[in-house]
Amino acid sequence: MKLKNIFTFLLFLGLLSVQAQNKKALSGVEAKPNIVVIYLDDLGYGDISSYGATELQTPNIDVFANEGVKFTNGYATSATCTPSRYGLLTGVYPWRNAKARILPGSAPLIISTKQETLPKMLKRAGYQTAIVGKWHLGLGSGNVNWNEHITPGPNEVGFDDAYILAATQDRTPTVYIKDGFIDGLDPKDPVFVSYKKNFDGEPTGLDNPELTTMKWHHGHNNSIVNGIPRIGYMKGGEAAKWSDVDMADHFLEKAQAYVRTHKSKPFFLYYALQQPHVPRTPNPRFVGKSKLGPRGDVILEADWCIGEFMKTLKEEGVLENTLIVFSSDNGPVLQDGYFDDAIEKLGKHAPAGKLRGGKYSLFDAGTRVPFMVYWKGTIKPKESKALVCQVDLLASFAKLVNEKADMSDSENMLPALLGKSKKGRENIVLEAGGKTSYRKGDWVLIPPYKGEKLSWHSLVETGVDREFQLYNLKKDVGQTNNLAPSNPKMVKKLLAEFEAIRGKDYSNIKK
Ligand code: NG6
Ligand code: CA
Repeated sequence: MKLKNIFTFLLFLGLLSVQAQNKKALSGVEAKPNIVVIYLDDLGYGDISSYGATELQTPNIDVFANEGVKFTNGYATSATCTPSRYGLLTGVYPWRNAKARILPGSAPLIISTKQETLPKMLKRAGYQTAIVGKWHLGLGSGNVNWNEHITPGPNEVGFDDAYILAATQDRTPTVYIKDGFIDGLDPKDPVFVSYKKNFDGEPTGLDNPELTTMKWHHGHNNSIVNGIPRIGYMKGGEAAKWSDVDMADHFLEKAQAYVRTHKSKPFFLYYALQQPHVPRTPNPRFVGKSKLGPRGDVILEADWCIGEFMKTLKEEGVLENTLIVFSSDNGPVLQDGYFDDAIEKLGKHAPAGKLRGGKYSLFDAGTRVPFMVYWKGTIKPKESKALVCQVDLLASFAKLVNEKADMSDSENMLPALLGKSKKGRENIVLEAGGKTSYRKGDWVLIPPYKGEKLSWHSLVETGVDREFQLYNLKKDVGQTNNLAPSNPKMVKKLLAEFEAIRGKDYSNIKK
């Protein structure tokens, strides 16, 4: 045989074995495809064209929905970031951990290093594991020295490789951290971070508006980096500071490089993009592309990044052996701290689709998010109504790779995720700002709470009310018709179930 023929033959054998592996997965036998979780920040149920957006076209993300399993009842565990990421990675409902609330950039790690995690489980199954992108689960164990090894962090809870931003794009420290060390740090220019007070002589958004190129609306008036005032103070680390407009390209390159260098053995990559969270800083290539202002532009930028990432999987010959989950950590928000035209240029775009509420909300748009599972050549395109939650990835992937997992709230949804079954979870307890609600089948029960009905800063309906709220999502997806007064029997039934999971001490209304 000529060399070329031998090569073709080997390639053919390779393809056969990939297909055999994938068939195994579908027949319920262990398979070890690469697993990639692509996770956006604050992307709403209606923000992509395959979920109904008409004013934005997201062709690369749409591939997952149109050629994979598109879930219409897919949920994050929480309406904000830290708790949702906690649920995704640990398989535990975030309301079980009082520390799982939006964290400052200086917060200690909230996942115990002894706790089960998705990457730990996959490591035991022989996977290489990595995170690229937003972390926001805390670092260190209090009083971090940012100029030394920052630990514990992602490496100590299951990730072999970690290239992260510590908290959010709007919080200090505005540097990348690679396996516990600030990337590009000049030791002669150490980094100091505080969430209590400013460092002497450092400008702030509050005192030096003339130095800002993006204007703060609420919060976000501490240290200024790249003209953008942030939450939290920071000093030093000039050479290590990230460039906001290049962040998407930077994370993309890291994710692509990871695939190229780890493709010969199964890998798990958690690719956590920063868009469309504030500050929305599209690269100049995307400025004005959407006509919806920076929020739309960064969604198009994220879509492009995902397309490029998919090209890499293909070029490296691993596309058909890679299972991809796409989702978002919480629902959409327009005004989240900066004047950036998100409201002014919204036009007809509906970031939450037909759902009510948004980020921070107990209403459905807080937690119901785009949720797709794509596995080229193995999963058949399908729209699924099955109730699935990000907390289920731990148990489902444990089943896929035939590994035991220590799980509490995570349920094995593998048949639903692969489009083999219509059956989802029976119920979910969802969280927003520490308050919880209960979904069972098509019913949603929101118990009474004290608090604002409309968040003062972002003008999102929080879903909080002093009365019981009961909605039937099948008949009333927009949650406009509160059936609690007319159906006290259902309220009682659901409340009893909810309290059995959640405990009786959930409400902040003293009886
Ligand atoms: C809030 C910030 C908001 C955003 C959010 C975290 C204020 C007033 N608002 O506290 O701008 O940073 O935290 O978003 O500071 S999340 O998606 O990471 O949960
Ligand atoms: Ca978020």
